[in-house]
Amino acid sequence: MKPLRRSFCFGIIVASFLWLCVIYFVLWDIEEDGSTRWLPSSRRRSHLKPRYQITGLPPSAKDDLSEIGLVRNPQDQVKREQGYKLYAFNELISDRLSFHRPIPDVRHQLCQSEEYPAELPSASVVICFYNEAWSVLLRTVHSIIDRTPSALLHEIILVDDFSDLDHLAEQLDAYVSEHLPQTKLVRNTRREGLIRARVIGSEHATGEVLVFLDSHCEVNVEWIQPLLSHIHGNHKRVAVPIIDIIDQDTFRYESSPLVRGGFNWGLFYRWDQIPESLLRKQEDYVKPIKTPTMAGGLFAMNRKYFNDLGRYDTGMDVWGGENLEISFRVWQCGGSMHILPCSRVGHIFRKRRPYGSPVGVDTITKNSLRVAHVWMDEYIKYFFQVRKTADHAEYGDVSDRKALRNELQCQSFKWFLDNVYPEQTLPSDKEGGGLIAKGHNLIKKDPEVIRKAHLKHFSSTLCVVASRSPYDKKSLLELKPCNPNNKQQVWHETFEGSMRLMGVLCLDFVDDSGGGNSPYPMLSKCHFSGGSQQWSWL
Ligand code: UD2
Ligand code: MN
Repeated sequence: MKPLRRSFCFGIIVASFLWLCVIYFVLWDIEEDGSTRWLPSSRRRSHLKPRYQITGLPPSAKDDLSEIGLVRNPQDQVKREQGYKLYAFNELISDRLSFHRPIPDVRHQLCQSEEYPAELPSASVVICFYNEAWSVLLRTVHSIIDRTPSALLHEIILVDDFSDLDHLAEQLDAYVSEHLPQTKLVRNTRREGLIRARVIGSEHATGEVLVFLDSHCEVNVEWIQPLLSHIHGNHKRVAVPIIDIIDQDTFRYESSPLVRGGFNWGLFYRWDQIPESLLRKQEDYVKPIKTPTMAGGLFAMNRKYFNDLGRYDTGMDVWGGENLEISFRVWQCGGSMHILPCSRVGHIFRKRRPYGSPVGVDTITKNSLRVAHVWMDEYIKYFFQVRKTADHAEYGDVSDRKALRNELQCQSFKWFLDNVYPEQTLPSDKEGGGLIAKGHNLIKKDPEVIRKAHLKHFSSTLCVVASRSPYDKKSLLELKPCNPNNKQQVWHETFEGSMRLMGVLCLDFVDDSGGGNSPYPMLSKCHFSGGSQQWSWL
């Protein structure tokens, strides 16, 4: 071959190779934008996996948030301990993460092709906080600004519920006016509790829709569109996102299972499985899902409707019960409540509430009593059957709320159970309620624990115990001879439906269907969000 022709051929080969590369990478880009055609399946799959991209870290550490949390010196140690004490989460890690960190898009694939009306009402996002960590509070606000189309974000209203931490004083005013132009900061002049604080926030709002969020959240991609679209055109609908989990220790963003809101007769919120009839086709996983109640912290509601329906019961203090109250009220008085599975917001679920109450300890009982007296009619007897100690507790005057119920001509509680929550069963001997009614094993000091007992196999002398140690996350379970004196065999059954060995780690359902195996039980850190850790008696 002549040298000229040889270099010509070589040129053609190089050019073709370059073309192939161009085509390949162009297609790769198309795939990132949504199309999955033409690509090798291994690449397709890797794109569907949630990924963390944390700026400033070596690539090997990108997927390992625990690297970020390393304690490198005594100051780190102090920060970490202080963080857990003040906020009940790992503030050290939070401080090291960007306010703008990416989080994985954990939505069902079909959500990516959902379309939303061009014209939607705009929202006032109301966030109440009491002694919140700086980086966590601001990441909440920045995530909203970063991931909400500006046309849909009327304003953000931060309500400081009389915090007494230094960083939430002038420093926060300065940050808001410098970096958060669409944000208003409202300061309560005394501690009101989250229920009255939300009402105060709503009074400052002027957007068409109110969206309430806790002060330790991160909103995900297209979070607000499904909520606003659902409310648009029918203002009596209340819209709730799926609440994903931001791990309190690692800050990893984890997808929550699709579950909905219920309650038990002690008036504790619980997560319920969604009835199979509502989840037949793939499309059902992205449609609005009717929910009898909501967890309480995150939801959207037309502002006028919120006011007309009686806002909240402002006789309730600090924390608890308001979520069931507003859920019953919405349903019984002509509205509806749905989970919008394409809307996802991460929330830090904590093991304990890190703050006290200015009006005595147990606001949950008082608040629950107000709910029961106003909304439950004759079914209140089941509440007292389960919460015997609530019988003599003070709950204040509820005549205003009863008058409201009359004025709005609301349905009975029986109507609610029959039409909205037919899956709910009445307390029986097999349920916590029945067990408490019999009077044994009621732990009065800890209202969340129904009983503490060994979990004994009915017809043998064997008990369910941890195969390694009850303190060991990932310990499997096994059967050993029951020993009544061995505390390590004692399970705590809680109102929220978890089973905690020694009250420490939770019995978890591990779904290994991806690995081709059957599900199995294991001990895990309690995540307090039902789902895989919620058990019931058959
Ligand atoms: C859940 C709800 C919460 C509320 C509560 C029942 C979710 C994700 N969270 O508890 O919103 O409905 O159930 O009442 O569904 N706060 C104040 N003043 C106070 C106490 C708290 O402003 O006196 C703030 C607090 O900073 C936080 C919000 O209220 O932003 C909710 O409190 P929480 O996070 O301790 O409640 P949580 O998530 O355990
Ligand atoms: Mn919260």
